[in-house]
Amino acid sequence: MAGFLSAIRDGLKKSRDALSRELKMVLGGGTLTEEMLEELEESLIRADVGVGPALKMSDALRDRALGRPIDRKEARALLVEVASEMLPDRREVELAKPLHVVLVVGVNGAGKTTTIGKLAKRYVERGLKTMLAAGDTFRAAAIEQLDEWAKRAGADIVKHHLGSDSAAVAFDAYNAAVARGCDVLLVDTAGRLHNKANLMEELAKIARILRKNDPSLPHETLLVVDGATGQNAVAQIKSFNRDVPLTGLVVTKLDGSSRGGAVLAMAHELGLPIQWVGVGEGIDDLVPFSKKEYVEGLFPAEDEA
Ligand SMILES: Nc1nc2c(ncn2[C@@H]2O[C@H](COP(=O)(O)OP(=O)(O)O)[C@@H](O)[C@H]2O)c(=O)[nH]1
Ligand SMILES: [Mg+2]
Repeated sequence: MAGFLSAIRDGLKKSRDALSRELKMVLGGGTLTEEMLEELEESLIRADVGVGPALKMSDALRDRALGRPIDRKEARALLVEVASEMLPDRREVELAKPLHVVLVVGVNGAGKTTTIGKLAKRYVERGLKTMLAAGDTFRAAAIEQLDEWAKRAGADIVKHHLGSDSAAVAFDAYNAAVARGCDVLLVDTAGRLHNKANLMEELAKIARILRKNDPSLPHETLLVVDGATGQNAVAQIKSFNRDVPLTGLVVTKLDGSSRGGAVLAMAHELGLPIQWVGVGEGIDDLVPFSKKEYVEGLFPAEDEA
């Protein structure tokens, strides 16, 4: 797997292209004016970074440079600095002993099951015995799909049949993982039920059942968000976080025609760290988020733009 930046370069392309064009035009090297700042704000918003982050970035430039000449290099450095301050750092998670439990939530199609497969592979490669729980009992294909990933990754799986109680699956998987001496348990969940209230209730119930075993469970609750969702992702994150408190985000599909600039908006809104980024459909296409490389990829240096 190549480096983080080369992996997400395509996913950032749309946002980056929009920005580098505009930065050239707006910050042409002359005296920084209010009009230039307004144009910059608009171009940042068009690049999907979100209104809040866009305003913060233009405010920072205004505070430091309004009324004086600023060259593109200095402006870029300032934007990189402000964007970095807005993005929470990735959290280095120390695995809980004896069993680290991760609950994975998100809307249908976001990439939960795929991400679990990729994570399982990473854990197995580290020599950690890994168990998957087939908690999406709403769709038949979901159980088979997770089963496939378990085989590919070399992980164990606990599954019930279609339509069974997902909290019971999580409960059984937890007990089986403890009994078999597993190090990590990854719990897959449904992304859609009959309605949204049902889904949130089900997810909360899974968390509650796990907590009956051990009040510190789950150790991580990751929300998987499709990187192409753009600004709607922020609403999604807020909505999930209300019912199942999240510890971090996974942004998928940053390999394609995604709106990579939105990553800034997603992380900024609730201060949740982005833990992983999905960059393809293969089992190795998951990389730890790197704030530094992300920000540098979004605001390319002049020679790369
Ligand atoms: N290109 C790309 N496709 C992805 C990525 N992650 C997931 N997918 C695809 O997105 C689709 C939905 O994924 P799935 O894991 O089933 O989503 P779930 O409904 O949240 O479990 C599948 O076709 C995956 O192959 C990614 O990082 N990049
Ligand atoms: Mg799924």
